[in-house]
Amino acid sequence: MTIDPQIKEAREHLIRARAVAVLTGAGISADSGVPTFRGTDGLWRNFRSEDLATPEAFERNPRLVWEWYNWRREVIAAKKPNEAHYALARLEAGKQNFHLITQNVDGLHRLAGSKKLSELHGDIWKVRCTSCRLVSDNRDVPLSLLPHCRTCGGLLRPHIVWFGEALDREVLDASLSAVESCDVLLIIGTSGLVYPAAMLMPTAKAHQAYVIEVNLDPTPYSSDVHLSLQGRAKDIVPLLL
Ligand code: BV8
Ligand code: ZN
Repeated sequence: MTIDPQIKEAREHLIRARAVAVLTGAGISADSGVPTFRGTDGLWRNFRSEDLATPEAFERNPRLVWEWYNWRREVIAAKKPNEAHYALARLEAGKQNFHLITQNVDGLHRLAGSKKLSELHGDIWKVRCTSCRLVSDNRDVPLSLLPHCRTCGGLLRPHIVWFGEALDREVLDASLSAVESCDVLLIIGTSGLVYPAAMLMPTAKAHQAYVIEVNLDPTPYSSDVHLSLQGRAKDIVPLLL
């Protein structure tokens, strides 16, 4: 099978790279059947994620927000990592200096064996008490609604960063230092619309990293990256590594 010259170019940069950073978005999990945020399949009862993934929505109607997350947990619980997730876990094993930054909350990178991983927007399989702030694992599918803290009885919320909420400082700092020191930044399956995650690409470029994008469609990044590979993550990513 002829290896597309772009893919050959990307492979050469990745092989030569001493330090590699990867940024993923919902597109890498789309190949596992997880609905993306902004694709048509991402809607639920005609709500947009921006309407439900906010502290105000949870304040106003915690049951509705928990019903949405229950639906997503049910969908995700049945999904498996795909060849793109596994290829990244292999790349991590093969590189001295590697860091995977994901905007996804589905836990599929961890399931595929990725260890050097920053989950910018939290983890759908963790809950946090709104009173005592205790964070715990919770894999109940479905979750009994409304869930309360076993320690203090407070209302539990998803341990996820909502719109208008600050990202965890340490997670963001680790991600920034990874893109500031990498030789190659590989961006897979993100529309590049959500901040501050969207700042990671320009930051990498400002630090002379070689930036490669893998996406089904053109994105706001496409004209700024060094190499934009158009296609499905599960088909392209394994060819790069
Ligand atoms: C903050 C958790 C401040 C929820 C998420 C105006 C301008 C700039 C910024 C803002 C603004 N107005 C508001 C903001 C800030 C806001 C923001 O960026 N809004 C956007 C919508 C404009 N950001 C925030 O609020 C952040 N916080 O700024 O706080 C602050 C500071 C200090 C103190 C207090 C407050 C918090 C952002 C985090 C929000 N939470 N997720 C949940 O998951 O339930 S973000 C949500 O979007 C998901 O995490 C998702 O991962 C993320 C990004 O989406 P993508 O991953 O890119 O997915 P998407 O569907 O968009 O695209 C999929 C892509 O894959 C597409 O390109 C598609 O072509 C491609 N694709 C599809 N299939 C495939 C594929 N590619 C390859 N192969 C395939 N098979
Ligand atoms: Zn509590």
